[in-house]
Amino acid sequence: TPVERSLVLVKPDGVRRALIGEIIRRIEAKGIRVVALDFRALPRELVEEHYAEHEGKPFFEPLVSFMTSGPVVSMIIEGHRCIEAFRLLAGATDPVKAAPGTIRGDLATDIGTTVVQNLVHGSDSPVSAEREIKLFFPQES
Ligand code: DAT
Ligand code: MG
Repeated sequence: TPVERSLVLVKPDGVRRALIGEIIRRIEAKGIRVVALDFRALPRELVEEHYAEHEGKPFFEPLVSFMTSGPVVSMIIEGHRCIEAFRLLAGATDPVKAAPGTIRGDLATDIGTTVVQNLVHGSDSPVSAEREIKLFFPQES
């Protein structure tokens, strides 16, 4: 099976709630490697580009303001089928529907905001992973 790379973000809610270590622990415990890591506030233009597929949706503006509300941890992870593996570790987008045992299912909940604050991002396909890694880590691609 192919060794893949994926882009993972610990979103501002995860940083604010001091869950960086817990989230990385779950990734490493699964046997997935972290091969690049960065901690910074993201420029608005980068977030808009990253989430371009959601432009025009009602949650787009709240999503961009949430993602620029504080620093984010960006990582490249690497492993066999790690794109799908991380999506399963993360759980469903809606933290109420995310299964217990997942990052979102165990650690996130609906807090009544217009945007879902669900702690993490993970690329959803090899094409997305390549695009997102280029955006966040231009020196790595
Ligand atoms: P995912 O992060 O699981 O890949 P996505 O790409 O569909 O989900 O959406 C990106 C983010 O936008 C998601 O993590 C939270 C927010 N979001 C998605 N759908 C939403 C909705 N219907 N209402 C509010 N926020 C939403
Ligand atoms: Mg997505």
